[in-house]
Amino acid sequence: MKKKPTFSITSLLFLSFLIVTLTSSLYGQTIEKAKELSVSEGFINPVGFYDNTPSFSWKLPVSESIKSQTAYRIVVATNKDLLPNSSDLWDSQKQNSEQSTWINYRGVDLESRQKVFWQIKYWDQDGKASEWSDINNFELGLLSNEDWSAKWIGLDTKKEQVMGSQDNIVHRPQYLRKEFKLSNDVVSARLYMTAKGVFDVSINGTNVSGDVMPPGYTPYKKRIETITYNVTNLIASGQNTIGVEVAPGWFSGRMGWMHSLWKDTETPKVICQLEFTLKDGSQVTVISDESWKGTTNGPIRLSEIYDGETYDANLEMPNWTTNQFNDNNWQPVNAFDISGTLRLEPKRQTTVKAKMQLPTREVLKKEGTTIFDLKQNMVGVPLLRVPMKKGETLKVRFAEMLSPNGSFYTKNYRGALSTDYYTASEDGVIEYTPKFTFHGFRYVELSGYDTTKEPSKDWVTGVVQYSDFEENGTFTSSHEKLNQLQSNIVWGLRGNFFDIPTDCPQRDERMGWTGDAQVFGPTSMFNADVYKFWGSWLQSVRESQYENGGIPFVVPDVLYNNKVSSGWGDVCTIIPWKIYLRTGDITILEENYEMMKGWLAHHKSSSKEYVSSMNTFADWLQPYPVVGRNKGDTSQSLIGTAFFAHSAKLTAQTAAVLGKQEEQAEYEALFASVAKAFEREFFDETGKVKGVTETQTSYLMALAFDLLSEDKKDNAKKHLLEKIAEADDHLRTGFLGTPLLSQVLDETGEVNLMYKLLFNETYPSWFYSINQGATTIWERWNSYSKAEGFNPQKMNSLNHYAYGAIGEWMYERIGGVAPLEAGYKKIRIAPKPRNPLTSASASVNTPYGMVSSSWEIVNDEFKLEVIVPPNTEAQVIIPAISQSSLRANGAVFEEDASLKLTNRANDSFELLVAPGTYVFQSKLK
Ligand code: RAM
Repeated sequence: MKKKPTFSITSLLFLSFLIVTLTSSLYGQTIEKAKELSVSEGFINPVGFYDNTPSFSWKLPVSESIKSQTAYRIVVATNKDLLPNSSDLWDSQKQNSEQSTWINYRGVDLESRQKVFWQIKYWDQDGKASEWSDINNFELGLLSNEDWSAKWIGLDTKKEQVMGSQDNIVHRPQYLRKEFKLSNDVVSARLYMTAKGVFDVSINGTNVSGDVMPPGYTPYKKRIETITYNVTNLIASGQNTIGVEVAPGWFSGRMGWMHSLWKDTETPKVICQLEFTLKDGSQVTVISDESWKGTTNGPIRLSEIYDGETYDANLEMPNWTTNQFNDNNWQPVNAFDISGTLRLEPKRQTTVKAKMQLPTREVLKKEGTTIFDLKQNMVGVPLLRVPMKKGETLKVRFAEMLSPNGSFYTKNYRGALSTDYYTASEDGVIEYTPKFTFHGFRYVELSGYDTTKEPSKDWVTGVVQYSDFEENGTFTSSHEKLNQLQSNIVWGLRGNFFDIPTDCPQRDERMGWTGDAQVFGPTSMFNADVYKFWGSWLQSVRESQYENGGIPFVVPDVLYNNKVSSGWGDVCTIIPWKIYLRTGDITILEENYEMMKGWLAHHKSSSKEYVSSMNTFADWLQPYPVVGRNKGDTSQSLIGTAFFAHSAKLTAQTAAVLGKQEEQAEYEALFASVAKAFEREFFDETGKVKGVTETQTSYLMALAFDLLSEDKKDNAKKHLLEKIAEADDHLRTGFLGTPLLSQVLDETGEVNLMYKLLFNETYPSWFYSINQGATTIWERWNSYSKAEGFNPQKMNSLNHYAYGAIGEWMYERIGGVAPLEAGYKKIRIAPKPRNPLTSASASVNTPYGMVSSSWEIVNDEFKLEVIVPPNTEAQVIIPAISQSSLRANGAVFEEDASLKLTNRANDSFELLVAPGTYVFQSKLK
C-alpha cells in the first residue's frame, strides 16, 4: 500500500508562502509591485485605443511600510518577451520622481494597429525597489482615414418614403451581410467598424459585443468614432459570415427640434474592415463594399430614439448572420468612398453597455392593460418575457410616474412617442429587448399580451444602460433622506450619461445641454470614473465651437442655430478645470486651452466695456419667478458678466499651470477688468445690488466668483443672508445659482445655514421632491406634489441631473473629502458635522487609491476614521474642544513621523497625515 502524503494542500501553500517571504526578506531588495496600471484617461489594456501619445499611471500597493514613491522606471516594448530588459519602444530609465500618474510616453512613434506592452517598477521612500509590475498592454485602432480601404455601404432607405411621427421621413433599419472565405486558420482577427447611425454586428451567428447603440454620438459632420473588436475567436477557417444591423440612431433619426433637418437626413450606412493574420503568416482584409447585400425586410421595422421600436417576429430571418442562409432575394448595397473631411477616429471613451437589471417590484392592473412598477426611475430598455398569441401585437408604453388617479403620466415626454411594439409569430412566451432606442421610465405598461395568463413580475425587467464606466465613490450618512438624495443623484448620473451628458433621457430632447453639464459635472467626478467620458465629450465641444469662439448650448450641435448662452458655453472652462483638479492631469488643460481662449474672445465681443449682453438662459427654472418665467429674475447681463469674469479667471489659472506666464497675466488682467465692471455696473458702494432685481443668485455669483472689492464682500454677504431669510430660509435659485449656494455659504462661515437649506422639507428644497416620492433628481423643484399633482408645464422632466450639483459639497464637506492639490496629491479631510446628522462617510477612488473619511458623534464624542492612500498626504481637520481630548489610534495624540500638528483654531486641530489608516477621537463639549 502506498503511503498517504502527509501534507495537506494548505500546508504546502503555507510552506511556499514562507519560502517566498523568507527569501524576499533575506535578499530583501524588492517590495510589492505597483497595481492598477492604466493609460491616458484611465484605460486598462484597451484594444482599438485612440491615443498614440499616451500617458501612464499606476497605484502603489496599500501596505504598512510603503508610504511614497521616490523614483520610477517604465519600460515599453513591441513584444512582452522583450520586457523588462530589452524594451524596444521606450525605457524611461530610473527617474527620481514622486509622479505615479499621467507620465507621458516619450518613445518611438506609435502607429495604427500597433500592439504595445509595458510595465513599471518604483522605488519607495527608503529607496527600496519594487518588483516589476504585471505587464499591461494596449493596441491602437485605425488612427486616420488613410488606414481605411473599406467603403460606406447601405441601402437607399429614403426612397421608401416611410413617414414617422412629426412628418419626418424615417429610415427603416437595414440588415447587411457578407460571406467570405479564408484559405487558412486564423491567428488573429480584428474588426474595425462604425456607422452613420447605430449598429449591431454578428459573426457566424454570434453577437460580437454587448455594446449599446455604438458608435455613440459625436459631431457627425466632423468626426465619427470607430470601434475595434478582437474577433479572433469568432472566425472559422474556411467560410464565414458577417451580418450587421444599422438603424438611424442620432445620425439620421429625429433629434432636436429642427424639423427641416430631419427631412434632409442622409441614409444610415456602415463601414467595416476585417483584418486577418492567417497561420501561414499572410494578411487578408475583408471590407464593406459593393459585394455586400442588404434588406429592410427584417424584424425591426422601425427604430427611433424618441419614438421607440417596432418589431415583427414574422419577419425574423433565422441564421442570417451564418453561412446557412440564402440571400438571393436581398439587394446589392450602394457603396461610397470615405470623404476626406469627415474624420474616422477610434472611440476615446467606453461604449454604452447594459450595466444592471432592475426587477419589477409591483404589478398593477388597469382596464385591459397592466402596469409594471420598478420603483426606480431609470434609463434603458425593458427585457420582456411575455406570453402572447400568434399575430397579436404587444404595445409597450413607458412613464416616469403615475398621475394621482393611477393613470399613465406621459405628457412630459412631449413629442416623444416612446412606445415599443412587438408582433408575435407564434403562441408562447416571447423574449424581446428593443435594440436601437432607449427610454426613461419607472413604469412599463403592457397591452396586447395573452389575456388568459395572469401577469407576473417576471414579465418585465429593467435593463439599465449607460456609458461603461465604474462607480467610483460612496457617500452615506445617518439620515435616510440625505441617503435618498445621494441615491437620486447617482440615478441621475446613470440616466444621463448615455455616451454624451444629456439634460434628460425621456422626452424629445436628450441633448448635450452644456449648462446642465457644467452644473453637474463636478459631482459626477466624485461618484464615477468619468474622466474618459468628459474628455471625449470635450473633444466634441471643441469641434462644435463656432468660428467666432461661441460654444453652442447643445453639443453635438444638433440645433445648428449658431446661438450661445452665458453660463452654458462656460462649460469649456469649468469642466476642464474641474477635471484637472480631480485628476491632476494637465493634458485636459492643454487640449482645451485654445477653446477657452476662443470662448473668452466671444465673451469680449458680446460685451461693452466688459459688461455682457450675451444671450443666456440665465438662472433657469428659479422658483417663484416674478417677471422672468423660466429664466428667473436675476439680470441676464449680470449673469453674463459674472461668467465672463469666471471663465477669464479659470483661463488664467490654466495658463499658469501650462507655464504661459504672459497669457496668465493677460487673463488675470481681463478678470480684474471684468470684475471691476461687474461691481461698478451692478453693485452700489454698500455692496448691495443696484439697478437690477436683487436675487440670491446675484449675490452668490458676486461672492463665488470673487467679483467684489474687499470692503463690499461682508455687506454683500449680509444682503445674501437677508434674501435667504426673506424666503423663510429657503433657496430661490435655479440651474446656475444652486451649485454656488453651498460654496458661498461654506466659505463665508455659514455652514449651519447651508445645513438648514439642505435639510429643508418644504418647497423649494432637495427633500421636497423626495417627500413627493422622487427616485431621481427633477428638472423643477416642484415637478410634482402629492397635493397639487404634476406641474402643468410640459417641460417637466423627472430625471434631470442639474440640482444634483449639491453632491459635490456632500462629498467635500459632509463626508469631508476634497483635493487640496490637483489630483489629490494632497488631500483635505475636513468634514463639517452638524445637526441633524450623527454620522457620515465618503470614499473616493483617487488617482493614488482609495481615500476615505468616516465620522460619527456619540455623546459629544467625535470619532473620525480616515484612509489616506500611498504617495499622498492629507490635511485632516478635527473638531475638538482641547488638544488633550484629541486621540489618535486609541492613544493621546502625539506628533510622530506620520502625524504632525500644523495648525490649531478655537474649535479644531489641523494635522498633516501620512498615508495609512487612522482613527481620531475628540471631545466636542
Ligand atoms: C431645457 C433643457 C435643459 C436646459 C435648457 C435651457 O430644454 O432641458 O435642461 O439647459 O432648456
